[in-house]
Amino acid sequence: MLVLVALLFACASGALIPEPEVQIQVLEKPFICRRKSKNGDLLLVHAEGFLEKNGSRFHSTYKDNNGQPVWFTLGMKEVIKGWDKGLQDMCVGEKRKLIVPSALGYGKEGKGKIPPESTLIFQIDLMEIRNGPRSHESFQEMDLNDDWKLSKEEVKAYLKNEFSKHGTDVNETHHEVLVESIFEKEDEDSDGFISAREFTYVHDEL
Ligand SMILES: *[C@@H]1O[C@H](CO)[C@@H](O)[C@H](O)[C@H]1NC(C)=O
Ligand SMILES: *[C@@H]1O[C@H](CO)[C@@H](O)[C@H](O)[C@H]1NC(C)=O
Ligand SMILES: [Ca+2]
Ligand SMILES: [Ca+2]
Repeated sequence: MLVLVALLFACASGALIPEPEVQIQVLEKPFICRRKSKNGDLLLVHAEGFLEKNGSRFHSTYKDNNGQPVWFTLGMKEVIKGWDKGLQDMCVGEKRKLIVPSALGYGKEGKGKIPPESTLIFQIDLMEIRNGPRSHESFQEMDLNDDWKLSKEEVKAYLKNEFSKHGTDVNETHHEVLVESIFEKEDEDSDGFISAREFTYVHDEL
């Protein structure tokens, strides 16, 4: 009975907010898949984008980006929603075709070569997956005293380490500013710590 009620409720709320969907076609899947993409992972992809209406290509990492694939963090709104939704549970070496409705693409505005209200077609080739800054693994790495929350000192130590790894000079003032702005955004209950939940929770605006 409870299940039924929950189901009805889900249907009712679903009916109120018709959510546009990405159509996913798996074109190629590797035989061995050690890890599947999830929110917070860093993905390296080659991508080509086409307008559905006339098939013209508006973007290609094979051509536009000196032939280099691009990195982005999955599920963090660094890319269009169509990618955040359409590139989940994907293996390295997998190729997908995504059909992205305009609402999950560039919407009413369009962008550059993309006219308003365009349905987009992408062909995506996943080259590599790495732990993103938001993964469970990186939380544990940052949480030096294992109390399941991140203090400002812990976040600062992490940033320092990351910056020096990339060969950037460590600037104390800059780090203070950075840490404050991170806590302003992430420490939702303002207790001075970023909890595991605050860290990994993905805000999903409707
Ligand atoms: C396809 O449509 C776009 C946008 O309207 C336009 O810029 C482009 O020239 C068209 N390409 C072809 C091959 O018709
Ligand atoms: C350090 O960072 C602060 C804040 O971002 C900046 O105003 C300052 O110029 C930086 N100092 C150096 C030596 O780069
Ligand atoms: Ca801690
Ligand atoms: Ca908090």
